[in-house]
Amino acid sequence: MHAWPAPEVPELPGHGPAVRLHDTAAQGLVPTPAAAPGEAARIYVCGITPYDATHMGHANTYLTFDLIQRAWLDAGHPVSYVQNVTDVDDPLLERALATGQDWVSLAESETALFREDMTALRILPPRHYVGAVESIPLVVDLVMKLLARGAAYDVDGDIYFSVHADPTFGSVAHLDGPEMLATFGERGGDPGRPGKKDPLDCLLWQAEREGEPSWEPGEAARAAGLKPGRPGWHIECAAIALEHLGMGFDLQGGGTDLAFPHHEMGASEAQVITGQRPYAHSYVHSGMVGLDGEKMSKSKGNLVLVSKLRQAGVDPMAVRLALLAHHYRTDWEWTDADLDAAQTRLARWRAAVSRPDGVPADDVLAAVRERIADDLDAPGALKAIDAWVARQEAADADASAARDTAARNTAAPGQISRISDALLGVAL
Ligand code: 5CA
Ligand code: ZN
Repeated sequence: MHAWPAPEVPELPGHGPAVRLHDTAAQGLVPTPAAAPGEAARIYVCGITPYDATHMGHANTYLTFDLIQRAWLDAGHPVSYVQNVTDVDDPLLERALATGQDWVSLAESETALFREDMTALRILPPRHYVGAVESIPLVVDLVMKLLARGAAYDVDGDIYFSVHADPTFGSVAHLDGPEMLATFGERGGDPGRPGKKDPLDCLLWQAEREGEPSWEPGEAARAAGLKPGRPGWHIECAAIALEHLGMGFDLQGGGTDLAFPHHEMGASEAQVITGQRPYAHSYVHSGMVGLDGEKMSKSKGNLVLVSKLRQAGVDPMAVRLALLAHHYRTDWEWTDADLDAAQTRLARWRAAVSRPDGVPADDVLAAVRERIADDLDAPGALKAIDAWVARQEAADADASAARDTAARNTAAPGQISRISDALLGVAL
């Protein structure tokens, strides 16, 4: 499917440093990308399940990976970016059933709204934006490979992945046994289903259920034991990542709620299929945004929607600044005060860069680059620009300094605008 239009990313002088990020699998900071200088960096970010509109949690997660790509581009890496759309899955079908909508048109309309929100927020689009439905032949192929390797089996017509087939299973999220079981049950898994070899084994292919969509897997797959049905969740992302990026890509991204089981299972499935590892060189997870003490989620309905704020006339650059004020790894709660503070900051920045000249800005680029390269310290990067804005305001307020043209620099406002745009995605 098509993605959304790419915003311009201004070129900055020189290159930024290598970016260090917290890798969930390594349990510490690692240099990224693994690709050599000048080579393309390959990134897969899990996309939405399109049954409701983009909320601040989604926006925050996609912004995290947008910042990483901006930093990689600045460090001299072209970026190959893939994102999926889970356009068939339980929550989508359940919502369509509950509201009496057609599931295909629900997915299409929510994906269209997501594209609009991403465009407004100036999030870099993926090069390949790929739906689960259009990837069904890829999934069928992988399920057959797992069956052929003895790493998959049938439970009453459904096909499961055997987690024991990957000796390194567990090395992405590092949960202990009881944590894995509890988390698997909470996040779409079925640990209690009778007939499974291990409670953690996950669904690869679900045979047709009454009233639900299903796809014919083809003759060879039929012979291998697949009935008409639909893909399981984890294999969807593994299939799309392997097709468009291949093994050993640089970064698998998503919110912390995807580390287990989703990224753990996807990595194990791909590693068993290819006999290679790693699936991804790093696994980076963005914290959860909440509202009123709970994780913001479509299923709970406690949502602050990007599209609602846009309709109310809120500048998307203020939304972006509100999100950037929190470090990507923290869990935090959205409040109206976040937006108020961001609107004030945006107004001050815009006023400061709208002057014909400004106080020198030569140190700001290095400061912003250094903060971003240090595990994406966006709040620190904002402070580096704030400091220039404060100097500019002080100089403007001081009549003698304002007359001191030697201390003024006609390039400075433009420099700050380009830094803000290229590295933070905030167009002033
Ligand atoms: N389609 C799957 C991934 S393959 C999925 O998780 N879809 S989603 O629509 O539920 O979430 C899309 C992305 O937003 C995921 O990376 C998820 O971790 C992130 N996300 C969801 N809720 C929040 C939240 N409250 N705060 C931060 N990120 C969130
Ligand atoms: Zn995914």
